Amino acid sequence: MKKIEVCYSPALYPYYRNDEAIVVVSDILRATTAICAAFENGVKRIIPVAGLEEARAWKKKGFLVAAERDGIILDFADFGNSPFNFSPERVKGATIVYSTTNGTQAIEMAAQARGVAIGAFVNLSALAEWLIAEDSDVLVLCAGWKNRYNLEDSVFAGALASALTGSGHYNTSCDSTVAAIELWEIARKDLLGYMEKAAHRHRLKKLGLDDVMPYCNTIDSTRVIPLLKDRFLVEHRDYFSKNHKII
Ligand code: 3SL
Repeated sequence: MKKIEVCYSPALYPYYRNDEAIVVVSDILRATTAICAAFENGVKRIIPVAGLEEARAWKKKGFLVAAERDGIILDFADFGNSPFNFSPERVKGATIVYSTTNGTQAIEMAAQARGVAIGAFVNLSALAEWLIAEDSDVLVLCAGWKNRYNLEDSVFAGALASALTGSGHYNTSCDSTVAAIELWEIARKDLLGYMEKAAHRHRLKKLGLDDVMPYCNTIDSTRVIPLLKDRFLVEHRDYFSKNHKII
């Protein structure tokens, strides 16, 4: 039996850190959903960077850069953080440097773990099945908002924890995981409607960037599982799942 835990904020990460676990980083609005969209649309690899100076330096070297702070695209970047920015025409076969307000900081923070996977509602089942097959402890790291708790990442953590504990291969003695599962049980009845309560949903609305809400709250639109290998995010795609047969 493996264990699953949920860390609700990067600020709490030192208290949950378990380098033997696979860390699933979640930033539903919008970074981890956008990363899944990029791989679904054929990106070759993504270089996540926490700092803007580093992102600028990659840009000077000629790389394609996606970067935002507080939702707003930075002046030196080629595009921002909407999953719709990562269209096949733009990303197919490309290497993209990526820096976001919270998501890429969380990825960098987890880099010493045994494995780092990118989680979102869009790849929920594929990710859960892959984790079960990996037979490893799991720590869900919610990117949150500037170290504060957020609803959308916590609901996702509950959905993943529910899938893993429901499989019979995982258990938990972690109160934050129990709370996340209970939150998921409330939210799952109308996920998109529930997300009206999320503060970041309203930040995005003020900026006119909330067209992503249905996309980010769609479950299982892709089988891609982005994984951190050395310093690159690359794609693992579960072609052979019982739920997704390739004929
Ligand atoms: O926090 C992040 O990393 C971003 O996803 C925030 S935003 O959706 O681009 O505002």
